[in-house]
Amino acid sequence: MSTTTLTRIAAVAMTLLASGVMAQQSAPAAAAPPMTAAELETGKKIYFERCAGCHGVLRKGATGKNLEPHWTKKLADGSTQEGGTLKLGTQRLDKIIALGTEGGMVNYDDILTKEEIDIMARYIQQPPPVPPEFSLKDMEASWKLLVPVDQRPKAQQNKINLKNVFAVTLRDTGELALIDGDTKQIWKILKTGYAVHISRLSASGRYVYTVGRDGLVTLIDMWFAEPTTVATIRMGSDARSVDTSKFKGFEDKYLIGGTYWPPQYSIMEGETLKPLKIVSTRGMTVDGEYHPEPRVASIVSSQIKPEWVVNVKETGQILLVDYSDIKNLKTTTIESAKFLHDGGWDASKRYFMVAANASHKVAAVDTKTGKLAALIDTAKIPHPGRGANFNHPKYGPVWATGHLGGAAVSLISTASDKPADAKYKQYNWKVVEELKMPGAGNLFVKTHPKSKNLWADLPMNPERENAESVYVYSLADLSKAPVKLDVAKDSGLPQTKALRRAVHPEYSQDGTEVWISLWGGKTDQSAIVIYDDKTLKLKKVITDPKMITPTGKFNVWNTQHDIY
Ligand code: DHE
Repeated sequence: MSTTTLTRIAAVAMTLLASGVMAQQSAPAAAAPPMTAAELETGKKIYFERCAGCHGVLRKGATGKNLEPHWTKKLADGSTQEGGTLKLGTQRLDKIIALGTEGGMVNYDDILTKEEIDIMARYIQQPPPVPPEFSLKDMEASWKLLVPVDQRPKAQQNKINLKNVFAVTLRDTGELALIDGDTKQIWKILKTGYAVHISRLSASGRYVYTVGRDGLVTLIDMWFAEPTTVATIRMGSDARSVDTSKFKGFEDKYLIGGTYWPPQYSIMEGETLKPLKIVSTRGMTVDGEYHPEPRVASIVSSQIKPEWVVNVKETGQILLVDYSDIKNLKTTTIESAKFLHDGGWDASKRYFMVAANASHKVAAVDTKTGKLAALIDTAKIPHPGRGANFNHPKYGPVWATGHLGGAAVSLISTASDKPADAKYKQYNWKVVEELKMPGAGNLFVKTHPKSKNLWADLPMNPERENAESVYVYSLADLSKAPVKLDVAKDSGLPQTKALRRAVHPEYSQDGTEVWISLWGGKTDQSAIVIYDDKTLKLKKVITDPKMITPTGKFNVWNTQHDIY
């Protein structure tokens, strides 16, 4: 049977499973295939590093499919079919892991060895181990205040233009590179958490907060002569998001961090990371079912209220957490759709737009009224990053999102209080246009208020020519095909066997340059390739043996002020 047929069958089985068309078990399940203690440990490690993000720690599925043993294992009589449900077994799982699926799972045959793939095929037939909980006491025990506030500089001790510094994730070394955006020199590389994920800025623009997938938060003070880590804390064992308190009067006061495991969010002091409170997100989904692992996906800080928007992946509930009195925490719970992932503000910063990726929808939350403004149907698997805001010549203010599963960038009309925009009201909360992309696999789109371009990457596309390039649309004429920029070629680096993904366009503070990461393997030479936004000409390539696996880049000013 061909792999394509196989993956189609698997996809059908997943759909049946997801839709609840699951026959009663007719034969007992087979015992899980044997594994040595060492293999189990390897499986556990690889699962955490490579699989848990999409499939969940308990393997209940989210962006990725459910991987619980009730369907990963064959039946005891060796059969692989039960009613409408496929029972996979080691051989099939081996193939799926090695070759990927049409449902969006990447192929692991160039990431894992044959032995590791075999271990994983057997590992996911074992019952999922449940990791320990993480309490306030655990947070306190992990907390390191390396430089107390009164021992920090009272004024900036360096001459760097902090507003144009880029905080760059060096994913596989667990480091953060701070790059001076004016000189393009690496200012400093600092140790952070494992497979570090995102960085956010304090309201003041002085502190960088970086979160690792291992739940480690690192607080870096850029006022020292050299950037210095002043505090660290662990929030749990698996995390993706942090943000600060940005509302007037609360600047730099609090930090909130969301964890995938345990499913909870925690509130810390902004300048020291002292842990203050943990709130569990376990509870009911929008379908009224209990979920034991509702992970915290994106979090943003409102600038119009003392509130954070906390998006809970598995429940599809959006929480507005009022931090004006954290002892008596008030939370508004807004029903939307599953599974919530990433998102950003509209141009007015009143509406938060978040992808409910498995529902192929975007939820627009009105943070002024504390209500859902709309649930908008989009192309398959929206993945906006923070999205991109601009004025469409025909439809007025729009927010753009790309898609992991569809070859399009969707433009959604957003509401505006400006009298001049009243004529666009009829379009609000509709996809008014879909810009054609050369394939699926987009992760991030970006523009800037001073730019006339919209940039879109395609790193998850299987074709080298797409994954290694970015596409630039002219906002003046969206009917024109996007200009393709071959980032890998422009980097001047020799071609590597495995793909190097061109990922995450990020603007300089003044909106004149766009920085793209060329994300190679751990032993490949990677680069950041910088283009002039107006001419689309190559401006500079930053490459250094120490700059390993660069992915996300966070320009201080644009991140601090949510400019995108
Ligand atoms: Fe991310 C943002 C989760 C894989 C690069 N990523 C986010 C956010 C979440 C998330 C919840 C929103 C944070 C916020 O705004 O508060 N990411 C996940 C996953 O669960 C997933 C799919 C799998 C995993 O195991 O982690 C995943 N992400 C990746 C990558 O493989 C990427 C491409 C490379 C990397 O560095 O790991 C990646 N994610 C990013 C980036 C952002 C992000 C660059 C921030 C975008 C921005 O512009 O703000």
